[in-house]
This record gives sequence, C-alpha cells and structure tokens, in this order.
Amino acid sequence: VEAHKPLLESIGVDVERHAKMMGMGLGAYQNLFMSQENRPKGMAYFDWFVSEIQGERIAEINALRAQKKPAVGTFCIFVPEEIVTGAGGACYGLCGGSAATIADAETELPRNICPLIKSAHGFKLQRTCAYTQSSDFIYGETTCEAKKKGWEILNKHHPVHVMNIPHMKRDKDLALWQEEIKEFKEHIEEVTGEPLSLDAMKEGVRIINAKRAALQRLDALRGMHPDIMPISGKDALFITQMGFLDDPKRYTQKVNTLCDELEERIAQKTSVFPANTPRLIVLGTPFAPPNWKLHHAVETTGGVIINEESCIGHRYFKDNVDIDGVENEEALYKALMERYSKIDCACFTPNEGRIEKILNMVKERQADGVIYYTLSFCHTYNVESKLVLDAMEEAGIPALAIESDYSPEDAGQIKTRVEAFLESI
Ligand code: BJ8
Repeated sequence: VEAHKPLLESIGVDVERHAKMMGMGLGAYQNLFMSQENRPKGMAYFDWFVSEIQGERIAEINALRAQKKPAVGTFCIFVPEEIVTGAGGACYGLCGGSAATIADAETELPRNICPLIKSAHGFKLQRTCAYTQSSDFIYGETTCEAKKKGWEILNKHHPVHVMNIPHMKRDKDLALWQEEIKEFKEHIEEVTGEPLSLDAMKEGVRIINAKRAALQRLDALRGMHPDIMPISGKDALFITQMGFLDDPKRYTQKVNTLCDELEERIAQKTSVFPANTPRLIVLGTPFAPPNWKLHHAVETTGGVIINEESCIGHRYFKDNVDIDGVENEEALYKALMERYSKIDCACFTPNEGRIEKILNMVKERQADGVIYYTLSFCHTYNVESKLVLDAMEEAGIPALAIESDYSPEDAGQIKTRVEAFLESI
C-alpha cells in the first residue's frame, strides 16, 4: 500500500487513517487465516491478494478509469456486473464489513439500522475505502428500507444511482426489472461516452458466467464429500469475498487452479478436519469482509461450515445467464432479468423458493445442521427466519439462530451457543 500512497492521495483517501485500518485488517487476517493448519497451496494467491487489496488492485482499477472504462461500486448482487465487465470496466463490492467506521456513520444515520449500511456509509465519511474513492458512482438498489433511504444521504458525499428492484415477481414487476437493466447499461455508456455493443455485453456475460462456474465448482468440492473437507469454511468464505473485488478473469483462473488441488486432496483423502466433524450450512445475510466472526467461532469449536446460503456465497453464484440464442439487446436484458430474478433475497414476498432450495441444499450436502444468521436490524431476513426455521424443524434439521453485528463483544457468547449446538447434534 505504501508504494501506492500518491495514488491513494490523488483519489481522496485519508491515507493515515487508511493505513491504520489496513494494519488492523491484515493483522486480523494473519491471526485468523494464516494460523490455520494444512491449508491448500492455492491459498497463497489469496494471501497475496489481501496484501494488495487496497494497493495493486486499486492501481489496476484506476488504470482502467484512465482509459475511460467504468468503475462501479455496489452493495448488492442485483447489480448486473456483466454489463460493466462487457464495457471493459470494473464492478466491485464496497467496504462495509467493519465496526471501525460505524461511529462516524452514526453522526448521519440512526443507530438502530443494519451494521452493513452504517459501516459502508462510515467508510465514505472517513474516506478509508479506496474502492469507494475509485468509483465513478455507487449503484444502489431498493431492496431494504434502510438502504433505500441511506442512498439519499450517501449521494450527498458520492454519486449514487439507484436501481428499482421490485419486491414481487409478477409479470409487470419483471417487465420493470428488465427496463432497469437497460437503464443501467445507459448509465455505463454515459461514463465511457460510447455505445456498448451487444457482442461486448455478451462477452461480459461469458466472463462472469465463468467466474460463477468456478465458484460452483469450489462449492461442490468443499461441501459434497461428507468425510473429506479439503479446505476450511473460513478460507472458502474468504475466496468468495475476494470474488467481489478481484479482476474476474484472473480470479476465475486462480479459483480453478485451487479447485484442481482440492480434487487431488479429495483423491488422497486429505481433509482439514476429522471425518466426523459436524458440517453446517449458514443461512441468511451476507458476510462482508472482515466479518469472519461466525466462521471463526464455528471452526475453532469443533465444527465446519460447508456452504453460505448468502449473497456472499451460494445466492451469488448459483445461477448463470443463458445467452444461447440471444441475438438482440432486448433478448439480452431479458436473459439477465431472468437470471437475476432467481435471486431469492428475503426482500421478496412471497419467497417460498428459498425454503425449498435450503431443504435441497441440506440434503445434497448431507449437512448436519444449519445456522440462521441475521445482521442486527435486518428486518426482512429476521422476519423470514420464522418460516425457514419452522421448515427446518418440520424436516428434522437441527438449526440455531444467531443475530449479530460487527462488534467483537458477542464473540464469546456466539462461541458458547455454537458449542452447545454442536454438542446437541
Ligand atoms: S440480494 S441480501 S445483497 S439486499 S443491507 S437487506 S443485511 S438490512 S444486504 Fe442484501 Fe442484495 Fe438482498 Fe443480497 Fe438486510 Fe442490511 Fe438491508 Fe442487507
């Protein structure tokens, strides 16, 4: 990062505060990740990436911007990254997983809203997220109340466009959705100053489909073999988190290389955890880095997390965009809409498909139980937990519900609850 100080200054980063924040983040990564035993060799790339997460990668993004390519920051997987990628730009998730920015955010936002929104807002006020500082604009969405209103305040500090995501999936809602995707493409053209062709967008789809396919492969390798866990859940979560920041082509290649190694590990029966370790799926709200609290608690208490049914997880990569036979722009927007509307975020009503999917996931992976994880004050996921937990009970699947924020204060309590849960299954 030191080598990139002039660049960070030029994009308005508060370099002193940023350096402190990075020091804390890298220290936590070293303690929680590098101390794990028997990690796959392929993690070396991700260990390198974290060291350059706010350095070399920021330089790459700004090099794209110098060529008038778009840089778009997001907080939600509804933003069609295929279009930005097709335009040769970078579409990435913004910082929003740290408790260290929340006090600043609370000077403008209420205390009793989701920590993700407050953390992200605080990063902008502090100017400590180089990704936010590098973005032409932030693309928000109308998924939850706090985000929807928060954009109006964030827009005072950084340009924000908002995508209108409907909360139902009737034909008229889907038609609106398709229009929103088209409008998104027009915003991208405003940045580049030139028309974005169908072929370029299709290429963007192919690149992102390949990224999702690599993550689907990783998901199967980490979770489908009941006696062999070739990688820890913590490392797999970290890899998924980095997928929101890294260059998609390079990332896909690195994930596939790691998957080759995991296949060898499975063949040689090399497991990070003993065969009888309880295998859990986490359901619920996203884990923005450096939110590693739950995974750390589970994997230092005798369990392993084999999948995140979350937007930084399975919900992000489960579906690809089908562009077979797509020959005009409207058909492409429709294909994108069809893929994006399969996302089963709790902001939809009804959202029954999510429960059916979870039951299948547990069965397919022979999981021993689930943890329903909600960020504090996330009403949609919190309320939906009743329906999901009832379905788990009916199916005889052990379940634990945890609501938490980013503060380290409840880490001990979470560990105790996880311990009791693991003993009970
Ligand atoms: S598609 S889950 S990424 S909205 S910010 S809803 S935690 S109160 S993140 Fe999300 Fe898109 Fe849905 Fe996924 Fe709750 Fe917090 Fe809102 Fe959140």
